[in-house]
Amino acid sequence: MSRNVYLVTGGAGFIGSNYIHYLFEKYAQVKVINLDKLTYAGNPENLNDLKNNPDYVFIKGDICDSTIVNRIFEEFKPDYLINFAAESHVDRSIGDAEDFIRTDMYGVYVLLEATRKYGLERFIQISTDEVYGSIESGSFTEESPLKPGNPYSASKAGGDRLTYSYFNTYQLPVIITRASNNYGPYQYPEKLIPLFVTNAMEDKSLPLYGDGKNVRDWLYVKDHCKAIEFVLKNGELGEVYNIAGGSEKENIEITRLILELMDKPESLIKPVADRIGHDRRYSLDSSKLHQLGWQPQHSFDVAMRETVQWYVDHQDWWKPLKSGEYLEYYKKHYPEGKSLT
Ligand code: NAD
Ligand code: TDX
Repeated sequence: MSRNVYLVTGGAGFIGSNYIHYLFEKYAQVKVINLDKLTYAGNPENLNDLKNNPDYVFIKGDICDSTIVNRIFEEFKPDYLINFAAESHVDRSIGDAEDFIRTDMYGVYVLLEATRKYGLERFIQISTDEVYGSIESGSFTEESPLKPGNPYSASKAGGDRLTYSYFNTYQLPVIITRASNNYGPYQYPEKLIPLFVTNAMEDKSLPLYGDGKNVRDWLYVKDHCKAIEFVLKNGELGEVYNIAGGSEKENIEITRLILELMDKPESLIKPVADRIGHDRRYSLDSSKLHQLGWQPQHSFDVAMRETVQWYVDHQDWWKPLKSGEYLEYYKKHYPEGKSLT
């Protein structure tokens, strides 16, 4: 049996590292090349268990660097490219969007050009539900217009449509996925769930933006990884697939649930100024993917409990991340708002 070669870009981050673990669990024979720049969000420790596996190759590098990307295509001849690499945090994009434009748009261009030059079986662009913008009621289908509302989602929309254009123009074998908010192990503790769980563990306040009633649809990262692999194998070229978690919650509900699971008081909740341009609600219609045969398998209640427990059990993973650069960042951007200390 021939062994497929996966080029995973941004594989040292939250979803990418979960996806690489998933590949090695699923396939007896697989080779994975992980190209990651190791920004603040990239952590090779997420894949420590694969360190000595000869079928796992980590390459530190930037997807915007065509020299390194071309060399990887030449040496490893990947069958599949799954692009997770991105600047991914909305708040940071509001502070300074430059890296977002570079990686989430120009980086995608570099990967598409290499694919054009060398060819491969499938190019999966990991886009996001945020490209549609906010919706008061109902859910976005893949045909809904894009109306990204912050620099992060606008840069992702650029990468998303650029990928489609390479299908339309050059017949590249691309597929685009748009998933809702992920949660699970190895998520950098700046995003809502890991930030609040780790703050609660340290009896620090939980900075809830605005009225706390913004709605997100929560997707367990392991369901997301399975959906990506399912789309890679079964999706149609040039198509977009929404991947919904099917668990829409107001932020205040998530916050109370975290405190309840951790047996911490609600007095830790600290209402703070709202995010600028804060999207009110995200909601995806995932029926296209359901018809193709994918459904999420994890229940929100069980997966949330397991996620909280993972952060409780892995303090050695997140504690170093909540010092140094991280604190500097918050001091600069939230001089009186988000108190973390
Ligand atoms: P993350 O921030 O945890 O990880 C991003 C990874 O990309 C990091 O390892 C980082 O080092 C790497 N990276 C950044 N710039 C790079 C560059 N120029 N070259 C190479 N590597 C680079 O992000 P995540 O939450 O794992 O998200 C992964 C992808 O999924 C992103 O494209 C994001 O837009 C998308 N997405 C995320 C969510 C979510 O809820 N987290 C939901 C839908 C879609
Ligand atoms: O401290 C906080 N307080 C708070 O109230 C943080 C960090 C967030 N929030 C709110 C803002 C959002 O309404 O919680 C909600 C979730 O926020 P984030 O975790 O920052 O995620 P979001 O902005 O929804 O974007 C996420 O989902 C789509 C990912 O970060 C993106 O990468 C993905 O594309």
